[in-house]
Amino acid sequence: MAERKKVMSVLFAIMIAVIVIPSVSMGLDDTTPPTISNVHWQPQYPNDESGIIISATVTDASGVASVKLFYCYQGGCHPPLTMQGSGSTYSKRIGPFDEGLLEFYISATDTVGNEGSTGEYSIFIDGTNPNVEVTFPNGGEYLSGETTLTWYLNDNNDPSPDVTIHYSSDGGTTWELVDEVSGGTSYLWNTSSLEDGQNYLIKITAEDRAGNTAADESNAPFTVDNTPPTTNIIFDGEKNGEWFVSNVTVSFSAMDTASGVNITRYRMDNGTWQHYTDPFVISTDGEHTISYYSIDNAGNEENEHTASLHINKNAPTLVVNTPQKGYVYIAGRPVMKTLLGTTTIIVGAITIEAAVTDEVSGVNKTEFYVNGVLKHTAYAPPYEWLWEERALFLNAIKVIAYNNAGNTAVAEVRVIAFIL
Ligand SMILES: [Ca+2]
Ligand SMILES: [Ca+2]
Ligand SMILES: [Ca+2]
Ligand SMILES: [Ca+2]
Repeated sequence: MAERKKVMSVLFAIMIAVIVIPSVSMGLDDTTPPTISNVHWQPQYPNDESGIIISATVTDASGVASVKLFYCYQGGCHPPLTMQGSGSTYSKRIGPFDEGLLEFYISATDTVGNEGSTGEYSIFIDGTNPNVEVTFPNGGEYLSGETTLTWYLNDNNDPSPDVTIHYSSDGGTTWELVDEVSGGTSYLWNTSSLEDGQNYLIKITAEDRAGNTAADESNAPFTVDNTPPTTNIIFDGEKNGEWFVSNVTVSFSAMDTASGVNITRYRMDNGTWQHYTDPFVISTDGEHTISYYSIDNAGNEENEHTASLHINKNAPTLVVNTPQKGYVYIAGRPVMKTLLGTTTIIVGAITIEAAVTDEVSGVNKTEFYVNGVLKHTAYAPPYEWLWEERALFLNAIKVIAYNNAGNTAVAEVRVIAFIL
């Protein structure tokens, strides 16, 4: 029994050895170097003032013994540095470096002496500011509404630096943000809500991804103008009420506050539009309409205005039909010619009749005089007056017709009268 027990324990020991020993020898067989993953650095795009923290995740089945950083800067290599671990994360801060190329790799050793390393990484350290220059508006321009700002921009390492656009309305004393854009060399800027002014500047600030910045402003102020000009028309001539009774000289006076007047345009009586340069004369009787407007140097166009004027330089047409020269009138009717046909004789009351017309302004009134004394005024046709008051021998009958412009026509008839 004791013998059997001994055999059993030997068998048991062999079983243990068969089961356990291989597993111990497997542990001693770790030939796998540590796994190095998640290699990165901060900042991602360093500049010449940044320290650089390089880090990686390092793991191993039998434990990580050491992690080392190997780097070369501009071809010159540094002795390896030990990276400090925190859990499975190992990191090391290096730099700052001047602009140039930094190359590195990470090597790790496990507790049984397996060593592995990463491939090579390279980082460009950018110590150069972007190159930026405003090209429009760059001084002296007149802007209104929407306008395209342009600038030149490049960088040694960033294909698309960030751009911040500012404007100043006071020559650079204060600045207002327009917008921030990523890259690009133009921007559609709406000036409509800005105050008119002649002291505007644009500033473009560029920042590369390494944080290097540069800025440029318009070289000289430009003008923002969203207000059209104001044009006045001036008629110069002799006037009687609403009517001109002479030639009229027309001129324009246009004002613009910000960019100044570029042109004034006009047309007369719906004719063709003309560019106004010098005063011009209207000499034709009648009503004339003149349309006009101005455009400023920023392209703002004034609404069209229309003015009208009336010219009547001529007297009305006046013909005295009764009495006719050289007739004898009895009770208002012509009965015969006088002997020589020069004298007019009137016996008894007579209606003095005048025909008055005025094509341009119309007839205003007609006055009847005897020997210089006003006897009657007729304001509408027929233009006549019954002369029945006592009169003897030579009398001067005078008719004065007025048109609405105040021009007059005068007719005088000398008669020998016998009105009792
Ligand atoms: Ca290992
Ligand atoms: Ca740069
Ligand atoms: Ca500039
Ligand atoms: Ca203007």
